[in-house]
Amino acid sequence: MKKSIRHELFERCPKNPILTVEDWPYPANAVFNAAAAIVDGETLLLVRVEDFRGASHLTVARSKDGVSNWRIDKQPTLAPSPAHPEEVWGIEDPRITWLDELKEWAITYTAFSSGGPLVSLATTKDFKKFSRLGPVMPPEDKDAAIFPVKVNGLWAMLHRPVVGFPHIEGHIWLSFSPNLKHWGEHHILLRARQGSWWDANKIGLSAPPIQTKHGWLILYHGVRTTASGSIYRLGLALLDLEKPVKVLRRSDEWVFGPKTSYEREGDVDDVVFPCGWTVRDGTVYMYYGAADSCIALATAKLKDLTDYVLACPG
Ligand code: M1P
Repeated sequence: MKKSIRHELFERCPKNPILTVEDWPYPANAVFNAAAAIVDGETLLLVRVEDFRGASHLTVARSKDGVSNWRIDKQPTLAPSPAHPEEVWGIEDPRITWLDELKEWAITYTAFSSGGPLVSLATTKDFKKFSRLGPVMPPEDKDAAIFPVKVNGLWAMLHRPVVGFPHIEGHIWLSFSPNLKHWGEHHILLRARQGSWWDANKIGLSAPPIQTKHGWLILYHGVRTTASGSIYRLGLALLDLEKPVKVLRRSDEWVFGPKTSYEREGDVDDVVFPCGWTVRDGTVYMYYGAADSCIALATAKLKDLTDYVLACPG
C-alpha cells in the first residue's frame, strides 16, 4: 500500500548527521541532545557526551555556519562536579537561554542524582566559567528551559515533572521565580494526551521558547509507546506573549519524527530529541539528538512554523 506523502515543515540537512563521535577529540560512546545558541556571531552547541561508563557531561562545539567545520573543546567543558552530589550519575540534555537583563546565559540541565533525574541551573558569560545555582526542581523532573525575559516581574521556566499515579504521566509545567533559585506558582501548561495520540502519556519541552509577534513558539516532544519501544516525535504550540500560562494553539499532528537510518537506529531507536534551535535570517536551525547517538540538523522558515501553528486548533 502506498503511504500518503504530506508536506514537511522541516527539511533535513544533506550533511546529516552533522556531528558524531568520530568527530570528537576524545573517546566517547555518543554525542547527542545539544543545546544551541548564537554566541559572538557563531553557532555554539553545548553537546551531551556520554562516556563509556554511561555517564554524561557537556562539551562546547562552535561553527561559523552552524553546519560544518565544528571546533570542539578538547576536554569536557562542563563536567559533573564532586561538590554537587546531585550530579553523581552525570549531567544531560542542556537548554540555553540568553538573559539580557543579567547579561549572561542560563543553562538548565538534567542532573542525574541518586534520587532520580532533576532540574539544575547554571549561568555563564563565556561558556568557560560556570556558576551553579544547584537543583531548582526535585526528581523526577527534566526538559526545562527559562524564558529570556521576565513575565510580570518574575523569571519563568518550562519543565516536565513525572508522576506515577494512577500510571506514569509527564506533562509540561510552567513555574515562576523572583531570583532563578527559588521556584513556585506552578501551573500545568500542556498535558500529554491519552489513548492512541502520538503524544499520549508523556511529553516534554524540546528547545527553549522563541518569542514571536504572535506569541511564544513552543517545540515539544511526544513519546508514543509501542510493542517494540517508544517513538519520540515533535509538535508545536503557541503561548500567549503576555500571559504564557495561556495556550493559544497546539498542533494535532506531529511535525517531525524519526525517518532516516540515523534517527531510526542507534543506542535508542526512533528518537528525535532537539534541545536547541537558533534563528538566522528568518530560518530556524533545529539541532536534534538522533537515536541517542549523534547530532542532526533540520531547518524551517520561522514564518512557516508560525503560519502552521496559527492554523492549529485553539
Ligand atoms: O531515549 C530518549 C530520551 O529519553 C529521555 O527523555 P524523556 O525523559 O523526556 O522521555 C532522556 O533520557 C533523553 O535524554 C533521551 O534522549
